Amino acid sequence: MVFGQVVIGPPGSGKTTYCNGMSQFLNLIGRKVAVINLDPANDALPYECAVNIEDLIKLSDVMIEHSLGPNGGLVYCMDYLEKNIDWLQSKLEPLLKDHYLLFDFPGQVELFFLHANAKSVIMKLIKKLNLRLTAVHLVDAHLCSDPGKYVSALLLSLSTMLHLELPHVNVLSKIDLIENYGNLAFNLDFYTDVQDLTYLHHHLDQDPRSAKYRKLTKELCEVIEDYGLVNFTTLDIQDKESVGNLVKLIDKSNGYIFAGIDGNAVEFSKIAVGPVDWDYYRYPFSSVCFDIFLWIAVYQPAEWSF
Ligand SMILES: Nc1nc2c(ncn2[C@@H]2O[C@H](COP(=O)(O)OP(=O)(O)OP(=O)(O)O)[C@@H](O)[C@H]2O)c(=O)[nH]1
Ligand SMILES: [Mg+2]
Repeated sequence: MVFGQVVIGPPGSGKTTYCNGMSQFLNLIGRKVAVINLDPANDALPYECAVNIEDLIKLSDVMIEHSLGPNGGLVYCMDYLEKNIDWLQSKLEPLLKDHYLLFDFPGQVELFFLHANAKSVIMKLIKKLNLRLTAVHLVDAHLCSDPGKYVSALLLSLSTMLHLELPHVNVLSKIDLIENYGNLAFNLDFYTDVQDLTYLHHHLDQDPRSAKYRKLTKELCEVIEDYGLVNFTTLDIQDKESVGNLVKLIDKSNGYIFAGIDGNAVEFSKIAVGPVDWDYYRYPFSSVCFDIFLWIAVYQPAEWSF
């Protein structure tokens, strides 16, 4: 069985940065990770990718050849990928023996709650390659600072969950920046737990732009509450404890914790709370490895190894 994550979310929500940080964290806890870039608009990749959709199709070529804008071009690229799923399958097959897979997808949200192509790519891979994947849906935490934007983030998360039909974890990304947007109207728990959205109505009424849509917003909030599916976890990709907590959640959702394949790996909670100077941004992977070995050599008992 092969486990992994489908990383999705609106433009700029932090998907590529997440794949970079997450792959380094998973490497540190002993998992062999392959990052698969399926975003043909990703020009400067911060990670070394095992498979790159750009080897199959380039967004810039599609836009010129078919006179499409970036949105239409991305839909075309996903259709093309779906038609050429055998290409992707053949690239993934050599990785299946011992890799954990991270799929970095484009930030065009309608691909994941409306169009069938991206879902079809994922479902075909799951079936053909016997994958166990969790959708990790990143939403920028700054959306909590505006009730109207928060409701749209809830709707987007719900629609994506219902459309993709995968084990799903919603994440408020860049939580380290939340204080920069001023005081939130409620405690952070209100936004992560999605308990009683009637509290939002009062705040929506104060904004003349949203007062106009009061009834619509109320009905939408009721839909979200009736489903009772959406909640969020928070993430600061530079904080190892934050990443570690998310890994635990994802491992439960895709069944990794039940697979019993990680017996010899480093128990990640030790890394998550240990004094490792882990920073995905400053360190290339090799020097992080060196730091870890150094840390193990200095702090860990002799019988503990990975
Ligand atoms: N402070 C902070 N910045 C972050 C975090 N995650 C991502 N960023 C920044 O957010 C910006 C966008 O990140 P990307 O990883 O390119 O976002 P993306 O979702 O891949 O963007 P698209 O592929 O264009 O949809 C970059 O400047 C990142 O450095 C985080 O946890 N904290
Ligand atoms: Mg990206």
